Amino acid sequence: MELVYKKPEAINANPFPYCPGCMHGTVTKLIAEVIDEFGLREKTIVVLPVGCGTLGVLLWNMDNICSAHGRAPAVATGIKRTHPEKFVFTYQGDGDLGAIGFSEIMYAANRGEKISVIFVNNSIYGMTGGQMAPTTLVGQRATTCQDGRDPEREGYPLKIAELIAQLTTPVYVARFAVNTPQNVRAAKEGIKKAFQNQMDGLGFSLVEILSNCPTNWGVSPMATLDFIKDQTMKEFPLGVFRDKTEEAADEK
Ligand SMILES: Cc1ncc(C[n+]2csc(CCOP(=O)(O)OP(=O)(O)O)c2C)c(N)n1
Ligand code: SF4
Repeated sequence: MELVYKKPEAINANPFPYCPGCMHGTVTKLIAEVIDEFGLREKTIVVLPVGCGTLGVLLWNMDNICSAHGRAPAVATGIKRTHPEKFVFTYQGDGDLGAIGFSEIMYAANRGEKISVIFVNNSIYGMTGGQMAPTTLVGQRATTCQDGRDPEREGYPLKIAELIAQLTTPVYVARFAVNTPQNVRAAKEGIKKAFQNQMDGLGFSLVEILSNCPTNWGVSPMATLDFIKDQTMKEFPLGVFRDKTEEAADEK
């Protein structure tokens, strides 16, 4: 029988450890496909966060290391600087990257570390049971803001991609979503672009991907698709906020 589909080699045969319908699975598979297509598996080190992304330790069929909460950019910095021949990327949630690790990501981006960052923004703390994240939407409920985020009390959601794109150094900063097949294809192109930049020896790239958490949002996986379209994408518009390779091409 002709084999028309198989798991990428970059992930192993374990069942996906994420909740049913969780887009961590989609993002993990997209990254794995890109690693396979670029032939990077043998030279890749993935730096895992604390959060549901940590569960990737059960999946990644490549060298990996779990960092302390929020510290993935610092760990990746150390690895890439001491092993510049390796391909190094971090995989981080919005609590990990946008709260406890906010300073780490800003300084790694500002230094122009030659790493790739995949930032999975599901607007909540998934692993710990649904607390408010820096990216929780205004009015969105979480266990620590049960009547919804109130900007008077908690401020507005942090737009991480836009903040990082303000810095001088980053090479590529973009935001995608994985709620439709079309958006999934676009997100894969964004991951490819970020990874290509590192392969070309260029500096820091960050790809933010709007994701879901059906378990802690308390809705069905199907309902999260519309939530992302109707709510999340209004607060966090998709787009490329910085692409120095395009700017360089335009100048020629
Ligand atoms: C130093 C430290 N503080 C707090 C925690 C508890 N903690 C574990 S995961 C997490 C947040 C995870 O949320 P996010 O990064 O958005 O990832 P998700 O699980 O939603 O993918 C927190 C606060 C911890 N493990 N270590
Ligand atoms: S808790 Fe949320 S983010 Fe974590 S695996 Fe389950 S659905 Fe995904």
